[in-house]
Amino acid sequence: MPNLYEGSIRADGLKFAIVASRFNEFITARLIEGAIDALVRHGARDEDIHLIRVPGAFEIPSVARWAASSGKFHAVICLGAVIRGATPHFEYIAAEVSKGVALVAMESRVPVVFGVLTTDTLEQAIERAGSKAGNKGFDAAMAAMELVDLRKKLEA
Ligand code: INI
Repeated sequence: MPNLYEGSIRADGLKFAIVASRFNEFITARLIEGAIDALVRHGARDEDIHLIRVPGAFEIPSVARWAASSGKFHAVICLGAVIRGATPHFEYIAAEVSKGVALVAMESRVPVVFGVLTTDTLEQAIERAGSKAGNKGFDAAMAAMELVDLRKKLEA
């Protein structure tokens, strides 16, 4: 039987930072609700969940980096919504936030997860923010909890 390493999903005693953008607040508010719901359902206490707001998705990576390197949190959950408009602006913001969060995650000792929607339409974003395609904030928080436990097991 091979040795299997897999994280369990639990949050009791853990501290989380949620870095969430205000741009497209209608969507990001739902992603935040989903993430908090996942954490609390798995045992996190309200006072151990720290919500950090930034103006737009472009600002998420740098602030996630501050949070990850602060030593105060077991994981950082990045939430945002980039919705395609009539200009190429979308492409730049979507590319920067995805590349930026990936870079922060690679450099960080604690898990940094990506719950940033990049969609063509507002309807697609709504579908992924608590309606028919689930809630990507909830999913990101689940990934964060799993990775915290996986890291603990790998380092034990
Ligand atoms: N920020 C978003 O979070 N989503 C978007 O869809 C978006 N668009 O399309 O412009 C957006 N722009 C703002 C950007 O993230 C920065 O806050 C701004 O450029 C200041 O640096």
